[in-house]
Amino acid sequence: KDKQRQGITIVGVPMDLGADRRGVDMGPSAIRYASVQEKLSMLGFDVKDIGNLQVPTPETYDAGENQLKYLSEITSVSEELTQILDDIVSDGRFPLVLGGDHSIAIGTVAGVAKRRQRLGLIWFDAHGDLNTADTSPTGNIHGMPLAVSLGIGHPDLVNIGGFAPKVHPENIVVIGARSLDEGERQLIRDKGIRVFTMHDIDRMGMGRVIEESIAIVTDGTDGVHLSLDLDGMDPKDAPGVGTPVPGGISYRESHLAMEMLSNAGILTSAEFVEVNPILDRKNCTAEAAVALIGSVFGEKIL
Ligand code: 4U7
Ligand code: MN
Ligand code: MN
Ligand code: MN
Repeated sequence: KDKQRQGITIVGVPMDLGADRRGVDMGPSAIRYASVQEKLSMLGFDVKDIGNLQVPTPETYDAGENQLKYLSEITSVSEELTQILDDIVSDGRFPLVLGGDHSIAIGTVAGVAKRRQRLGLIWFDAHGDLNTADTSPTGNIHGMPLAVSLGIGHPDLVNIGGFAPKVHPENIVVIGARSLDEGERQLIRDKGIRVFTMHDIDRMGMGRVIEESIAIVTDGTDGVHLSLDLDGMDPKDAPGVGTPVPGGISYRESHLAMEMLSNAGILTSAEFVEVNPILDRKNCTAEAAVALIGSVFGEKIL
């Protein structure tokens, strides 16, 4: 198909304000070092890398309010990212965002939702990222972006891009969850969000999980965003993440998921976040990210 001629625009967001452990700001470099651009060019795409957004360094700023650390800095980066993503979408290109901690999803989702009637959202993660200032055990904003996208949280974050909410609970799936806080469980129940936990993946198999996920995120939507936190994978295969949780999605299961999404041809944007090179082994987590990106864009075994 003419998917082969589609344009992909890569943007890096070296954000390290939303999490507690330093180093995730080097994620975009590590993923580039693992040859993401070469991979996509080889697959036949017209790839443009527009570089990194400028993000303040934690050491230079006061974290501010304990329950929403670096709120004002994260808010301004998110506004800027929203604008950039909106421009990429308007150009008819596929945005591929490289993180950075997961707080960047606030801006990514805002940007890709802006011109859509209804966005489907796949949240691949060990965590729910459904905390608010009231429920967060840490005050780290990378634990809040899914709640924010649903319109729940601090108004500065919720209203980024000048509209809210960005997504509706019935068009969201969370895949790989195995570490949820009590407030997050409550929100999942209240909103009826479909969460495929590791228990569900074990029982159903990843194949069925993705079939059901596709049905949910395409029902009445005009675009689907993939937000992939590398900590969704098992730490044995992806050790370079700030908040590893044992018992995760295997290397092959994660690839099967990407291959099925690629075959379905439903994705309109994607982001790969939380790669922390300081905690990694020989860049293998960034390499896993690039392998997953390859599968998302149609790389086949045979
Ligand atoms: B990530 C946590 F308490 N839930 O809110 C929190 F366990 O983007 C972790 O998924 C959040 O990596 C992890 O701080 C955020 C914690
Ligand atoms: Mn996570
Ligand atoms: Mn996350
Ligand atoms: Mn994390």
